[in-house]
Formats: sequence, C-alpha cells, structure tokens
Amino acid sequence: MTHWLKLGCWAGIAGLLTGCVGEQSAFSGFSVGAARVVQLSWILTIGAGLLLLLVMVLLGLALWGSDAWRRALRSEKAVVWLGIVMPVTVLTALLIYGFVLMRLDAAPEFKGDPLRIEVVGEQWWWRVIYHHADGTTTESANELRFPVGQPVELVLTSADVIHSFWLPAYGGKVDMIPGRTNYLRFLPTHIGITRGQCAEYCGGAHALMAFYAVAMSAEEFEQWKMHERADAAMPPDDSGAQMFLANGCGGCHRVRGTPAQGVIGPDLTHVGSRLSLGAGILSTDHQGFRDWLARHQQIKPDNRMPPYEILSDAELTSLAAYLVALE
Ligand code: HEC
Ligand SMILES: [Cu+2]
Repeated sequence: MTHWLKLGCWAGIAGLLTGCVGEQSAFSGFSVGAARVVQLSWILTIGAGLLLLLVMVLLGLALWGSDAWRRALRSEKAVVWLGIVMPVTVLTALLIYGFVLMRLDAAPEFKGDPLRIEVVGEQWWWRVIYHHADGTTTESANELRFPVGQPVELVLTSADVIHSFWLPAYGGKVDMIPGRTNYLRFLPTHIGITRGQCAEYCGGAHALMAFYAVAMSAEEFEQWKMHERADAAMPPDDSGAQMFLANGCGGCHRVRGTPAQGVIGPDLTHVGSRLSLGAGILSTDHQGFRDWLARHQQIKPDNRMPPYEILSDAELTSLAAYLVALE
C-alpha cells in the first residue's frame, strides 16, 4: 500500500514538472527580461534547496547526533551565526542582486523604435492590430508575430470584461482592463513559436482562450507583413466565397478585398495561414475549418459565433475550401 502511495507521489511530481518545459513555459526565456527572470528563479530555487538541506542535516544532528554536536547546536555562537549572521548576509546579497536586475530591466535594450502591436481581449479570443508606417492597419487574431532583435511594445486593452494577457516565455502577465490601456514591453531574442493563455477568468470559454507568439527573423517578418497587408487571395466569385456572403458571415467577419466587412469576429483575410482557429483549439486545415463550422458550439461552448447547424455537408466542404485558401 505505502509502496503504491510513494510511486503515485513520484508520478504526480514528475507529471507536474513536465509543465515546466515546452511552448508555454516560464522557464523558456525568449526575451532578455524573461531570461533574467529564469536565471533569478534558478538561483532562488537552488539556493532555497541548499538551505533546506542544511537545515535538515542540522535537525538530524540535533535529534540523533553525538553529544558534542548537540551541545554545539545549543550554544549561543550557533544562534548568532546561523540565526542572525547567515540570514542577514543571504538576504542582503539577494536584495542587492534584485536591485541590479530591476535597474537592468529599465535599461538600454528598450531604446529605439519599438514595434507596436495592439491586442484587444474579447470574449473569448484576441484581436491583434498592426499599425503600418503609412498609417493603415491590418488585423489578425489569436496570434502575434514579431521579429527578434527589435523591442516590442504590446498595447493591451479589453473590449468587454477583464482578461489577462499571459505569455510566460516572454515573462509577461498583464491584465486587460476595460477603459484602460496597459503595456507590455520586451526584447525578443529567440526565433520560435510559444503559447500564451488568458489568465483571468472572463466567462464561459475562458479556458479556451489561448494564442501563439511567433518570433521570426527580421527578413521573414518583413515578408510576412507584406503578405499580411495584401488583400485576400481568393477570387470573390468562388462558390465558397458566395456562400460566405449568402450566409451572412460577412456581417461579423472581414475578408479584405471582398464585400465581407464585419468587425465583430476575427478578421479572416489570411485565416488559412494562421496557426489556429478558435483561439488555439483547432488547426487551420480543411478538417479544422469543417469542425469549427459544424460544431463550434460543442468544441468551444458559449463562444460568440452563432451555430450554423443548417449547413449541409456540401456547403461545409465548399466553405472550408474557401477558408483554407484564404492564406
Ligand atoms: C454574429 C457574428 C458572427 C457570424 C454571423 C459568424 N461568425 Fe464566425 N466568429 C464570430 C466570433 C465572435 C468568432 C470568435 C469565436 C471565438 O474564438 O471565441 C468567430 C470565429 C470564426 C472562425 C475562427 C476564426 C479564428 O481566427 O479563430 C471562423 C473560421 C469563422 N468564424 C467563420 C465563420 C463563417 C464561415 C461564418 C458564416 C457561415 C461565420 N463565421 C459567421 C462571429 C460570427
Ligand atoms: Cu479569460
């Protein structure tokens, strides 16, 4: 019995620790600031571990050690050194280290023009707005893209209730509060895809409100931006496009370059080339679009898109083909 209990405990701990690696990990350190936080975390964890070990050894000696050890531990000297001098030294060193880190955080890497991306928390997805040099804007959803080496400034607001923008690999968790603008700044250093998640309960589908952050090389980012700014690739006389308009999808969704100009739901101009549907829950392949259209209220209960159970199989196929082609 106790054997199984022990095994269960270890399995449980191992299971929890697997949460510490991978795309949504606070131990990834994909920006300068986040890397510093990771370093601080390791120093604190290892330091606390060593101190715990020391205390346990001393406790063992106090309980089962020789008389000489027990006398030594009882002495005034032990209390002064272990109880006063050591904690004061360790805590002072940590305090100074903390101040140095905080000063570094306010520092030079944030000079220069940041890439400003607006992110609006909506029940239950993320509206992402890029402002371009000529004053125009384009919208994406549930996905941030930025180049490494240039500071990023996220401008965070909410369209409805309080959300929290949490992107652990970049060290950030900032609330999105209606009527208020918050900022998150970081300098991305590693190319790669990481995941974030809403971290403040915001209603029914809160747990299904994730997003991806894609850090790209500067050239790749410029290419992506050019592509993103172009209108939809799909001809508006396609049968799927016609069906999209006939079913009123355009009342809520914009597909630039077509009459669909709704702004209630995510902009779909390039939805086919995004990483996920429904804020991180389905893939953007044909099957993903079909699943979303046929059963999105089951897959993501409460979400703000009306159910379309009336669509026939053929209609689903042709709509999905249209959406996949919106690359
Ligand atoms: C009343 C407004 C409304 C209408 C009408 C509507 N949608 Fe949506 N749609 C939304 C909202 C809101 C979301 C975001 C849902 C979420 O993720 O929580 C969404 C999400 C989507 C997504 C996933 C996009 C992404 O980036 O995650 C697709 C694809 C989509 N809709 C297609 C359609 C199609 C096709 C139609 C017509 C058959 C349609 N929608 C009609 C509001 C609407
Ligand atoms: Cu939430």
